[in-house]
Amino acid sequence: MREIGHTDYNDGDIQVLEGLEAVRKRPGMYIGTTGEAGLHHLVWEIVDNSVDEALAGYCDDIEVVIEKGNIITVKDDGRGMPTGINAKTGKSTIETIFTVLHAGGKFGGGGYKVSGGLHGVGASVVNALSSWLEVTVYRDGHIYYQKFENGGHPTDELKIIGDCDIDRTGSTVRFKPNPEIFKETTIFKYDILARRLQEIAFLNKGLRIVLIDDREESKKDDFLYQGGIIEFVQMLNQNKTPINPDVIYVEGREDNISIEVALQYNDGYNEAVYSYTNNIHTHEGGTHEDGVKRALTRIINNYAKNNKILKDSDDPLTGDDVREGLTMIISCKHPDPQFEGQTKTKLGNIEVRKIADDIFSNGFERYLMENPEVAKKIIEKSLTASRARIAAKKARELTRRKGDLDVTNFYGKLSDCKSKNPSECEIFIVEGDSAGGSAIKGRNSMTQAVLPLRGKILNVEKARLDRALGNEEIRSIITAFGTGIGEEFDLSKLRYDKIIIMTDADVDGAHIRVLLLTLFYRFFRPIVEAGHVYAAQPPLFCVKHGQTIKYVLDQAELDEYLASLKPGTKRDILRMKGLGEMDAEELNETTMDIEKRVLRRITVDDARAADEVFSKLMGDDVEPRKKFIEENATFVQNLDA
Ligand code: 28F
Repeated sequence: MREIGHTDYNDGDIQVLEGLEAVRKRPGMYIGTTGEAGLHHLVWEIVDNSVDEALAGYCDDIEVVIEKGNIITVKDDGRGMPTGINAKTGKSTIETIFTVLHAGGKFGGGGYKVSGGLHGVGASVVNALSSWLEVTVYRDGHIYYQKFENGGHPTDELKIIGDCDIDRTGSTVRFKPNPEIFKETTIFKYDILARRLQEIAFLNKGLRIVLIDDREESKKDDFLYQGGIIEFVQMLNQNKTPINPDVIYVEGREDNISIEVALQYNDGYNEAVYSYTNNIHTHEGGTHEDGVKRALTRIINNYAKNNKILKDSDDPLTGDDVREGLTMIISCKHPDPQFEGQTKTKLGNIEVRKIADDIFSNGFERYLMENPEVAKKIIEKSLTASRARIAAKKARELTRRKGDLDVTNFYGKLSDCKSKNPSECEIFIVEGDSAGGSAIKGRNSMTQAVLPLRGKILNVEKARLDRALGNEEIRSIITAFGTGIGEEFDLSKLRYDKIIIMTDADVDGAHIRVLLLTLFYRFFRPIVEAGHVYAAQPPLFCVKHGQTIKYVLDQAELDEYLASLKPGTKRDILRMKGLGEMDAEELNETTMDIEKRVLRRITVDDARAADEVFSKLMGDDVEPRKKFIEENATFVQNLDA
């Protein structure tokens, strides 16, 4: 029996300790951040190992419990981690899985495989970043147990602590994230866990994943989808009007690589294509997505020509035309995926492009032949999209000829800045003439442009580009940006480094902000993804005491400021309602001056989530909007604020 915390370190022990120490020193290298996303990443590491056991065909049920104190338990009914002892190191396999860092790589440089495809590779990172972690394995009629403390040190060897049915097998991992490392928060968000666990269940048909919250108000979800990604597409289209009743499903395997595609068109204009590799959302796309998209465009053009729907003299249908209103999930399972791109979420394996193209084109072509009425509807929709695109092109050319889209002919709308160096310039899109006037007066005219919006801009969530181009305000925005729009969009032509939405701090202001964000997200997404879009934060309160006038951003800052005043200082506190209440100097002082202002950067780190928000908030269907606002009341309050 070795005393706890043995002293005889051999070189294997040293390597183990150095490995886990490295993780504790630079957690960001292994889990991205130590903020909320990094905290939840610990759960994904453990869950991925259970999902790998399901991918291997041995696990049907996974249970995730958030216990009081934000302790996580993950259980699976797989084979149970091996309980052998490694002859060389004298350590149990389990101790090795939870204390030795494994090669691979997702976040940042160097070697660390984060997810999917390899058993147990993320477990040691979770152990290193936990105050304690315990493993229980059911296997061979025994219950095995080992506990680790203070970032991964075993408190004892693996021990048999009881017996169980001979046919009961599985692994359970229970851990408490270390608050010394997760200083920002150690509170798990039910919705973050639920969204991702549901996504994993969609991507692995027949795998049941249960999420239980045992903290204050207990909650539970039970995700099981025999239809897999077919049900994923049905869920994504649930508040839309499909134009083909059934989800089209194609699957195939080649060289140990599996490709699954599910698609359904709706009567909207937005494209919602999400691709995955080994359950990882490949936000940046890759060869699987390229192959399927290339096949979709080719098959639809061929079918349209062969059935005389598209005359040879017609322009061929573009990728954008055939993907208008398309909801599609692409899931690739690959034994050795190469992830590339800015955030390592782009599949790079070149052999997959042709495999995905072959598998999808065969299946989709066959579907169109067997379902001519669906084929007709899909092609008609693509044709309409193509005609609208061509009309938009003409509208653009027409307005350009009339000089509408040309900046130099701009009077009374855009007050441009003097500098022509985009990297130092910024444009304030301001609601209303009075605020616009103050902004123009208060700005730094060298680097700050102002575009006052006269009216409410069109809600483009349900509009094609040709209709958006018909809106005066939208045309002035397109011109001011300089990037063009649609197929001629060119991010390198953006005339400003920062696009700052400056609206009142009330619900009307919030509505205009969300209309602008819908326009940017739907028609200028690369600008949003590149992080050029910001929301100005005009002060919510004004505190007057004596001769002092102090503007404060929000409730928190107000409380802090009031606490700093001498007790008994006489002051009424004003709740600011509109930008128009401030004169040019105040507006500049509080909201525009680079040295003093606070901006909120608008980013899209999850396109699927953003699509959901815009479609629920801005789509036609009122019901989901009401439900969404009720469910996200806090969000709405912030919106109101
Ligand atoms: C709650 C978290 O981690 N489940 C796991 C298994 C099963 C096997 C395994 C895991 C060392 C490196 C091979 C069992 N029998 N749930 C989990 N279930 N790891 S992690 O093997 C890890 C070995 O790779 C397993 C036969 N083969 C594999």
